[in-house]
This record gives sequence, structure tokens and C-alpha cells, in this order.
Amino acid sequence: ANPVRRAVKKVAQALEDGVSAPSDGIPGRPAPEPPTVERPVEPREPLPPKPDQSGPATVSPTGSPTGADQARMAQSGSHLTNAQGTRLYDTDHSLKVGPRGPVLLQDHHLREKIMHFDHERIPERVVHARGAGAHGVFQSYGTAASVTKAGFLGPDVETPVFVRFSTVVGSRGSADTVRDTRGFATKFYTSEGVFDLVGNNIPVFFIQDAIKFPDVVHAAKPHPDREIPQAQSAHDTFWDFVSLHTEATHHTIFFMGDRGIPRSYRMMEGFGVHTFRLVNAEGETTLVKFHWKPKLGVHSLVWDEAQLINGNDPDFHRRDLADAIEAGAYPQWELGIQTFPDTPDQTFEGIDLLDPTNIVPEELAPVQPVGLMTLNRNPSNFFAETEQVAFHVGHLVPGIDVTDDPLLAGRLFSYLDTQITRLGGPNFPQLPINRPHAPVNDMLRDGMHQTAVHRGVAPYQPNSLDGGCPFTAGADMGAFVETPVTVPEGRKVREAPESFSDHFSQPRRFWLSMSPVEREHIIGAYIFELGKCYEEAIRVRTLQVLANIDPELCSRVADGLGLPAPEPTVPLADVEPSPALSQLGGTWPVDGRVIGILTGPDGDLEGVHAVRDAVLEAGMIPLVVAPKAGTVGTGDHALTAQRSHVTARSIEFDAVLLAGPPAVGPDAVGATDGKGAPGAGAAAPDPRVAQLLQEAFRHGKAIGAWAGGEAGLEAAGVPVDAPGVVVTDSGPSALDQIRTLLGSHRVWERFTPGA
Ligand code: HDE
Repeated sequence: ANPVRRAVKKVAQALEDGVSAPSDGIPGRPAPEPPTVERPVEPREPLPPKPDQSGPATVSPTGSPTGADQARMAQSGSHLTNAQGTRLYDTDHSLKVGPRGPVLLQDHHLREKIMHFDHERIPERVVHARGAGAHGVFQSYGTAASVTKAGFLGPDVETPVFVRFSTVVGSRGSADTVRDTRGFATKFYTSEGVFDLVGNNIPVFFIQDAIKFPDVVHAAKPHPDREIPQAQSAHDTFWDFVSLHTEATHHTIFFMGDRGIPRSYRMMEGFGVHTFRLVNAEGETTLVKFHWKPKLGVHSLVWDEAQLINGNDPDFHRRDLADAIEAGAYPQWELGIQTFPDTPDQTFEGIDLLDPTNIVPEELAPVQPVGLMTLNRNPSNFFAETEQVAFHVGHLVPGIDVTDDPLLAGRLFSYLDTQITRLGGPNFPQLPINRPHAPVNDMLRDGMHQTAVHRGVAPYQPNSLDGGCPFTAGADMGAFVETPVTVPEGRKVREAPESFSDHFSQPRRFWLSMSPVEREHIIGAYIFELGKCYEEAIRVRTLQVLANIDPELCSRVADGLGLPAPEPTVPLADVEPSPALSQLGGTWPVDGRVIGILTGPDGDLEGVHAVRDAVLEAGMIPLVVAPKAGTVGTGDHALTAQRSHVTARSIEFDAVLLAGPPAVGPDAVGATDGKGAPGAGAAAPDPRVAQLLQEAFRHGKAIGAWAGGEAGLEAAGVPVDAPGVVVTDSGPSALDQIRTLLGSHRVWERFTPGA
């Protein structure tokens, strides 16, 4: 059904049918016409001239395609040309004096081709370099209309969006499942201009003032001498900084928790972090915090699994997002707001709303849903869209304004500034992915990579030569007008308010809100990270920070590090837990979950067919694993294995089913007995199967077996009576139980606290 694949097949067929291949480049030999094929889309025309040549092309909010949509094929016509549109007869050979002679400097095609290639890379983002993006739509419920005049939050408005998820610390080519904060940036192409919600998957930040951003980033990035470790926080400079700079404590405990290793971008919350100010049509203001709530729930990896994935599939999150969208399992998030009265002190229940290291517990200010986002289209070109997209917290629309959060103030400067370097000049808003879908009528002119051919002589205001156009609009005509809030008078100082100095009560609330399993993960994470630091002074100092959060947390981490636990230096805060911070306890849809079905020629292949159908029916993905690639079994029940024992690893599956006895060592291609020698003994299961089952068990994944699969579990050392291990008499009944278990994401009972 895929039109591109259809076209490719046709070309292959045409070549087989004897249509001659394109020119082999021998001068004098006429290039044959390329085979005519039914093209999935019309060849792209040359880029159309700008409609009025007065600014970047715009696209109507009713959804006519952006520039990015127009080019769904690599080639826009039948013949290869150079950048100037001249047809080429050869692109495989440099121009030489005879076939064995020197290459000539006059080879302008060679020079153009290599020159362009030499400049294909642009600087990566200084933070959030590694990311993945997707297009979608935002459907508003209209529930925010009483607090904001923003058109896209009005009743029943549909707005195109582009989202980019990212890790923060690693380089562009780093692995996805490292322990880190994740970026969650959304560009709303509204009819009133672009609104960017540039958030993270953690609701607080390391620092309270933007002036500290270079410090925290320098500390987290690889050491400047050897440039290691890549995309890790487990090293001395990071812990050196956060142990000295205790306002980072809340963010740090958040990402030592499970949110630092999400299962999928589709299963992350997003937060605007800062407090924003909404303005309604009457000019009334409300302070808000933005939240994205994933329909699939908030779920994480376990640390051992995350580390295995980094080696086995460093693109795990990127792949997961693209595969889900391609399969039609469109991820969805509800946008919600916590609202607070805009009082002069800008606090709520004693919580300073201008301090971005604070949350307001959802129990005190519930998150009210205002719309639904659905990501339904993968980018057609990573560079043009995901790499070149330029977010900015200053991209605001009427009805949404900023507050005086000092972290937000610095961001308002930083994003545009960094993009000048990253995107090579000031004209990046003209790139297709960045173009507003509202008419643009600015007086910005010239500059690097200007693509508009502006007309007229009067790009200035006031003018009389253009009849005074363009005119400014008032708030009643949709202009963005800064909210005239009263700013307290004061002396010019480099200081923070006294309320910013409480660094431990909110981290303590986070700790107290965690379930026992989540606390174990946090303890393990601190022991791992600090255990990777060389300097004992840094470990000792961090233990002091932990002592000020909670004595049990401190003593358990101290024990793991073989160090004494210090006493707290501040009174432990008397705070109520916020159950909404815990990821455990709910049941969630299983859409897009991956089920590994292990079988072999002697397995219950009929059962596997039934299970595959049922898995697909449930909106999940079945992957059959067999000893070898290709077809398993013969006759009616033969089926295709998507993975072999060589390519399968537990990390790919949310649950594993064993349909029959596992293949034994000698049968398995490339099997070893774990010591590098070919598998010994007919009864020993393929060590890779044993490893797969053991890992799935250790990572709390549901495991099911039937038709003799039980013996395989036992041989692999998986206890068949353990929680979440299901042995039944048929595949479909095993799957039923597995599906229920998957609703809670993992078999949490297997993570015995203290184990
Ligand atoms: Fe960013 N941040 N940031 N940040 N940030 C960037 O902008 C910055 C902060 C966030 O997918 C950069 O275009 C400063 C908080 C995301 O393209 C840069 C401060 C939050 C992304 C920058 C912060 C974020 C960025 C790097 C402290 C969550 C990726 C490349 C005041 C609310 C956007 C770029 C994408 C990217 C600066 C803190 C989120 C350098 C100075 C807090 C999701 O401009």
C-alpha cells in the first residue's frame, strides 16, 4: 500500500524487463531516458516565488501544506541536475586527463558537489543536541477560554504542532536511554502567530537564575580535557557542582528517580516549568503552570535495562516514536493548566511561584485539561525539520505572557541568540519548519540566507511612501500587548529573594511521595552515580545534601558507598507527600507495547498465529523470535520470524511469551555456552534465550509460557511461580494475563525493596 515502495518495485521490474539503466557516463554515449514509472507524487516544481514577495511564505491556518510537506521524494524530476538546474550526464567520475590521469581543477561539478557536502553539518545544539520530532495537531477543549484570550485555546480550535523531544547533555549521536532530563518542546502554528511551549519532562529546574546556566551545563558536559563521559551525569564535575549548589537538589532527585530514564517519549509528562501569566479578553490575569499528561501513562525503564539499550539500540526512543506513528498508534497528551490567583506576592499556599525549583502539588492545585495533542506524522526530513526547528520561549501569542521568574528572563534572551550561530544568521524563521502559519508582515530585511525577495522602498515606520503601511494593531485587533503588571520598586542588586533559599523541603516532599519501589530506584541511582565519582569529598558532600532530605535515603546511599551517614544540618521539613508524583499504582492502555514471542520449529506454531492476531487486535506489536531468521516451520502454520537468536535482546520487549520448548544450544546458529565455546549438551537452552528470559525477569517484565515453554523457563532459571510469570495451556490465555499485567507497566512485586 505504500506508494513509494510501489514505485521502487516498478523501477526494479522495469530494469529486470530490460529497460536500460541510466547513462554509465561514457562521453558520447547518449543517456537513455529513465524508465517511466507511476510516481507516488508529482515531481516537485521549482520552489514557487513568494506570493507577494513581501516576506516569508505563509500558510493558512486551515492547513494547506508547509514547505516541508511538498517534497516527499528525494528527487523532484526525472533528470539529475546541478544546483543551477543544468542536467548532468555523469556524477560518478571526476573530470580527468584520460581514465588514469590527474583530476582537473576545472571540474566545476566535482567542486560544487564536494563544497556542498563539506558544509552539510551545522553546529549541534549546545544542550538538547540529541532529539526526535513529530508533527501533529492540538485540539482545544475551550476550557481555558475564561482565563486566556489565546485563540488556539478557544472552543474547538485545531492547531498544527511540531514537537521535538530530546536529551539534554549528550551530543547529537549519543544514546537515547541515558539518565538525563528530557526536553519536550512544542511549536503551535496558531492563526495569531507561533506559540512555543519549550518544556522538560521534569517540572523543576537545577537553577533559579539563568546566569547559572553555563555553570550547570559545563559541570554536566564531558570533562574538557578528555571529553568523557558522553551523555552521563555520573562523573565528578556534575556532582561537584550540584553538591555545592544545593538549589539543584530538587531537580537532581527527580532525575535520579525513574523520570530520568523514560520508557518512551510517548510515556513522558511535559512541564512548562516556569509560572506563566494568562490574560483574558477582559484583561484579567491568572498565573499558570503548563502540564502535558500522556494518555499512555508515565512509565520508565529500569537502570540495568536502560544501560543495555544504550549498547543494543542507541536509537531506542527515536525508533519507538517513529514506529508508533508509522503504525498508526498516534501518541496523545492532554495539555493542562494549574491556575493560581495573580496576587502581588506571586505565591500559592506559601510556595513561591517565581522559583523554578518549586512545584505546586497537584493535590493543592489540580491540573485542568484544556486540550488534546495528537502526534500523527513523522518528519519527512530529519535535518530540515527536527534539526532546523528553532524554539523560543519568547514566541508568545496574545493571551499568554511571561512572569519575572529570573530563569525565564535569561531564556528569553538565550534561544534567539543561540539560533543565530546554529542556523547561520538571523533568517531562520523563514525555514519551512519555523514559518508561522499566520501572515507575516515584518520589516526585518536582508541578512545571511535571506530567501524573501522583498519589494518596495519603505521597510520603515513611520513612512508615507507606502501609504503609511504597515500599521500597528491594538489589543482589540489581535496585537500582542505586554500585560501592564506593577513591578515592585527596589534597589538595583544581584540578589535572590529570601524565599529562594529553601532548597530541601521540596526534595523531601518528592522523596516522601515515592512508592517503596521508586525509592529503591532512587537509592540505587545515587549509589551508582556517586560510585562513579573519583573524589571522596564529592561523595561526602552529596551525602550531606541527602541527609537534609531524608535520613533513610542518606543512610542507604552511604551504606552503598561504604561511607558514614552524616546528620542533617537543617531541620527536616514537615511536608505532605504529593501522590501525583508517583508513577505507580494506575492501570494504563497497552497500545504500541511490544510482545516478543519465542518459538522454534517444534513450538506451538498454530498457537503463535492465534497470539499474533490477538496482539495486533489489542493494538500491540508482536515480534516472533526463532533460532534462525526466515521462515519457521512448514505447511499451514509456517510463519516469519522477525528476530533470530542473534538479533533479539530482551530490551526490545515489554513482555515475553514462550511458545514451546526453547531451542537447545547446538541447534542455534552462532550459539555459545556463555564462555565462547559452541553450546554444549542437547538439553541446555540456547544461552541467548536463557539470557533473554533472565533479563526480562530481572527487569520486571511479564513472562508467559505454554506448550512446554515452562521447561524452558526452568532451564533458564526463571522461577515459574514468581509474580508475573504465567504458565497456561494455550497462547491466547497466556496473552490475556500478560495484557492485564502490562496495564501496570511492570511486575512491581519482583522489585523487592532492599534486594
Ligand atoms: Fe533551554 N536551551 N535553557 N531549557 N531548552 C536550549 O536553545 C537555556 C531550560 C529546553 O528541541 C537552547 O535552540 C537557558 C529550561 C528545551 O530545539 C539554548 C536556560 C527548560 C530545549 C537554551 C535554559 C529548557 C532547550 C539550545 C536557563 C525547560 C530544546 C539550543 C535559563 C523548561 C529545544 C536551542 C529544541 C534548548 C538555553 C533552561 C528546555 C542554549 C539559558 C528551564 C526543550 O538556547
